[in-house]
Amino acid sequence: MCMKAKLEAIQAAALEALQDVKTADVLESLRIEYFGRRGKLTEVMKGMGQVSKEERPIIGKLANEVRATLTEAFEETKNALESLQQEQQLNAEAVDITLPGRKPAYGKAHPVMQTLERIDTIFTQMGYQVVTGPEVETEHYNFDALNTPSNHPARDLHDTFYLTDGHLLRTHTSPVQIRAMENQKPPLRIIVPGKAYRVDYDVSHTPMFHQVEGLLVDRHVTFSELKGVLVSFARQMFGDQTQMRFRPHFFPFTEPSAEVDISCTVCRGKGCRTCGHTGWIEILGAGAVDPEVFRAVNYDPEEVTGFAFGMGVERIANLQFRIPDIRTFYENDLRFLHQF
Ligand code: 2NL
Repeated sequence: MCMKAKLEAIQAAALEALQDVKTADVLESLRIEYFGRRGKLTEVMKGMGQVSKEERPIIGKLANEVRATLTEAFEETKNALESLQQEQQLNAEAVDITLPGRKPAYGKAHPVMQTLERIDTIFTQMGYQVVTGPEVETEHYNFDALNTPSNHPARDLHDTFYLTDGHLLRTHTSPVQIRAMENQKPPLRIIVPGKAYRVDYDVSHTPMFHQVEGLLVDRHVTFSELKGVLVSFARQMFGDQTQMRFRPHFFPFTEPSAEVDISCTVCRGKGCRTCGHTGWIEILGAGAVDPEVFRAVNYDPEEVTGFAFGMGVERIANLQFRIPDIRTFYENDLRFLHQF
């Protein structure tokens, strides 16, 4: 075959082969097939020496044209492949903006905290100041100043978590009220929410629990004001129809003292399983502040009187949410916690 025919055949074959190229790999092997060191076009160029002097300029020109045409055709195919690939990638990565969004996982207050915040709100609206204090206490603030004798069972190793150097985990939030009385002159009207600790673990007790205690000190404060405040609290917390009863009791820090029940929130007093068929549920303890407590903080019991009360927040949350086992509050199972 003459040189001219060879060049034309190479060009035609290369252009046809380029039509079917679908990938960069195939394009590259085709490029080597024609432009490589032993490529078809390269071999023809090497044979240029054999062409006669007269024909050389014509064949040389043709060869250059073929090379330019094929170079351009390869370049075009390469560009086409690249934009095709880019388009495919964009399609694959396309975002369907009509799909519904993913809901973020909202957190919310723990049920015990929800109850505690409600209790706080009811008392703040009655003019009480919220006060907090340390969870690690001394025997003085946790027991002595609260008129709790050194042989009292609450001081037992079995009931109190003792730390080193005469420190302990407070067994109630009362020591914060002692500190408040030391720092402030009467009149005083405070509530103290917070964690307390006792060695105890069953369906109705966890070693860490929450308390809200209240304390009011002024001239001429009587037990009837205590009753008024607690009835108002109970009706806001459990409903207008709530009845309340006071049973005589004993606490070292109040005299007289009472345990306070409300009419059962489930059966409204008729008697059911929740109230043990009594119609009543105990929700707090209360009393008139013992003069010994006032003496411990240098308040004059001849001048001021006061009342105090304390309640377990888990117990109230229990009634609010009807949970059979309060330990579930502290197992951190989100399936449980998200229900409230
Ligand atoms: C209960 C009973 C009570 C108090 C707490 C108190 C504090 C001071 C002085 C006098 Cl500084 N009293 N606190 C009084 C009566 C009862 O708690 O059953 N809590 C869960």
